[in-house]
Amino acid sequence: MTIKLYELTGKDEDIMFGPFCWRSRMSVLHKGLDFELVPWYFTDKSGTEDAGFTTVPTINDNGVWKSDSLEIAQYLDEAYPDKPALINGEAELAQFQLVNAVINSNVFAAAVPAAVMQVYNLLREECQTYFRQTREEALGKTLEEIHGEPEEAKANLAQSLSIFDATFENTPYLGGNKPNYSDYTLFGVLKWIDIVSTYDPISHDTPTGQWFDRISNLYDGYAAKVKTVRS
Ligand SMILES: N[C@@H](CCC(=O)N[C@@H](CS)C(=O)NCC(=O)O)C(=O)O
Repeated sequence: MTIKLYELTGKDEDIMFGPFCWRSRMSVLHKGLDFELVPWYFTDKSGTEDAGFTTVPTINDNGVWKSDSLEIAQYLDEAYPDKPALINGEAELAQFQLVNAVINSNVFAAAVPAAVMQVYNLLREECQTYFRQTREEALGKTLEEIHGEPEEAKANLAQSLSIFDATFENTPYLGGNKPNYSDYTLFGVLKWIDIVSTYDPISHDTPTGQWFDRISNLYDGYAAKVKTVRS
């Protein structure tokens, strides 16, 4: 009864780092369900493509296939209603939409310069070619032009999180006293950069940095224990 979770990886299969995949990984942990990570590559999507899916996260829950991180969270809530809810009702879904919009407009914009070359360096050669071509086409710049130097990239990332700093001064989690899907949505982006960075990109002395550490230590410290390029 193990859920298969397809996860983006590179040359080292122990380093799995998709920002959206982390949303789903934390979702499955939140639900307390057994899962197995299946390595997935930009240029070898055979594991999911046969089921009609070309992006990750994708899950196979004993024959039920779901793709897209939000759809996966909603499926898990529907399929496992006796386990803790990820998105508890319409108000939490609306809250998620706001958090996701802030992340898309602020945090990703700051995270991409920090992560782009680091992700590229982790990928297998054929995936590097694909990644360069698709990302340069999408962003209209070369990877080298997008790349931000560590000190500046870290400061910009911290700056992009100021709205969350103000929030975490008043609440331990976006879900209140316990995390919900909005927490995992933000966490996914930050864990992605944390895994791929040759330097520690998180400012741990800020309220958001402290929240990051709180989430990392949940579920027996699952996220804190995974392999990063620095470990
Ligand atoms: N909206 C999707 C986005 C998923 C997504 O873009 N995943 C990336 C990896 S982080 C992907 O699979 N890209 C495939 C490609 O670029 O070919 C979600 O939330 O799951």
